[in-house]
Amino acid sequence: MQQILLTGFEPFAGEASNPSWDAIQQLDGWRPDAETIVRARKLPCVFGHSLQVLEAELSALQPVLVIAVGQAGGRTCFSLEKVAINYNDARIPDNSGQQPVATTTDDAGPAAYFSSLPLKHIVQKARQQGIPAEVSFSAGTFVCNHVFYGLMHQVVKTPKVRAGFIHIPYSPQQASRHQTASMSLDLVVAALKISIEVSLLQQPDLQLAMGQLD
Ligand code: PCA
Repeated sequence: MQQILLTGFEPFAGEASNPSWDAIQQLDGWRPDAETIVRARKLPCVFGHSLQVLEAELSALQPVLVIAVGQAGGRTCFSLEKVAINYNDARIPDNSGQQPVATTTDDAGPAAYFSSLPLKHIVQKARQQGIPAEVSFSAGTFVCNHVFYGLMHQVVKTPKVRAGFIHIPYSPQQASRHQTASMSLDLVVAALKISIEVSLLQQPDLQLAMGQLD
C-alpha cells in the first residue's frame, strides 16, 4: 500500500481553530485508489519544530505524494503555491514565541524551490467543479513558507515523490469575525481530493496561462 502524507497546522494568531487541520483530518484513511491510502498529520506552528515533525513523518511513511496545507486568512481562493523561498521573516511570533527576522531555513540551500504538483491541472479541475482556485506566487515568509521550503529541500533527493503546498481561506466562522472571504470545509475537502487525484496521474502539468501581471 503506498501512502500519501497530508499535513495541516494547529491554530495560530489567536484563532480557535485552523481549517487546514480540520479539512485534512476528514481525509485521514481515505483511499483514492485500491493501492493508496492518505495519512493526515498535524504540524506545530513553530519555526524549526514543524520541520522536525514533518521530517519524522516523511521517514516513517515514505509517502509517494506530500501535500502540506495551511491557512492564509484573506485569500479568496484555494491557492496552489508555486514557490518556496529560503527566507523567514515573521511579522508575528510563532506559537513558541519565536519571531525570526531575515533568516534562512537552510544556510546551504538554494534561494527557492518550485512545487512539483501539477498546479494548473488542479486549478482547472477545481474550477470545473465550481471551486474558486488559483496559482499563487508567494507563500509568505512565516511558518507555512518555512515548511514548504523544508519539504521541497527533503524531497528534492527523491524526484519521484511529488510535493507542494496549498493555502486555504478562512472558514465561514472565522470570516464572519474578519469580514472577508471564506471557503467552507466541504469545498476545501473536495478541492483537496481533486489535488490528490490529479497529482496521482503522474502527468506533466497543463500548458495554460495562469500567471499574474503584478
Ligand atoms: N498558516 C501560517 C502558518 C500556519 C498556517 O496555517 C502561514 O501561512 O505561514
